[in-house]
Amino acid sequence: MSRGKFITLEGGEGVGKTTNLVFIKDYLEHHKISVVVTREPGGTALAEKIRLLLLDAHSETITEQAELLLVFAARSQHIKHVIEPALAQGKWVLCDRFTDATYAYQGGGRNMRISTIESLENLVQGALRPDLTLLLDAPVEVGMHRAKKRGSFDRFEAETINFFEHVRRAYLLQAELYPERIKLIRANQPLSDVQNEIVDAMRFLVRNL
Ligand code: Z5A
Repeated sequence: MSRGKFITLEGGEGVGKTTNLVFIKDYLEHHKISVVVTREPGGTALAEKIRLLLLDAHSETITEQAELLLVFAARSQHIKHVIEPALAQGKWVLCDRFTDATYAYQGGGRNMRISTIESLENLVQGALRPDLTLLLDAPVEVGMHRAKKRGSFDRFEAETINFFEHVRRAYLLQAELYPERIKLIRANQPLSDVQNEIVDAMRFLVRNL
């Protein structure tokens, strides 16, 4: 049995990752592909507990180092218990955020050293990297406006517009560094146009089945 493909969805808050996850799952299943949908931080019982710690807006101040280590602790559990077993069984894994989010939020947003993130990435992931990353990109105000409709803010959503500008810039830098893997999707358009771009970006993976 051939190994499954690993697809990640990235972008700032409110750009439409969760909305399009469902669309992508349906698209892949239409092509008879068995899909596991998951998310980060999270995806296992322990990793979901870590997610709650990370998002809790009322916790004691979390240091930048603690935040980075919690993100990778959750990722380690997720890879071992969900991602690797699914890929080994030939399933495709569709993940709402992965390590590009760490480069964007902890690297760009928190200004942590990229070399530190790279070391943890190599330690926790070994050779595992996504086969395809769809980076949904929109001006920060657009995403914030969409996300605001939800009401209460978690610890990240309470950050400033300046923080999210740095996050966006770091994501775009990742896309420049890895143009083969990361496909930029213009998320500031009607949903049907966003989804046409997503299908175009995924076509080569599906065609090569
Ligand atoms: N984090 C981190 O710091 N480091 C890491 O390594 C990882 C994560 C992995 C949790 O992420 C936080 O973890 C995240 C970074 C941090 N914090 N932030 N911010 P999350 O993915 O759970 O949180 P999120 O980014 O806030 O997700 P979100 O706000 O749910 O955004 P979304 O999933 O991209 O958007 P959506 O829910 O699909 O859409 C938002 C609204 O827009 C909704 O009403 C849609 O109907 C609407 N929408 C979507 N697309 C369109 C279009 N095209 N037109 C009009 N309206 C649209």
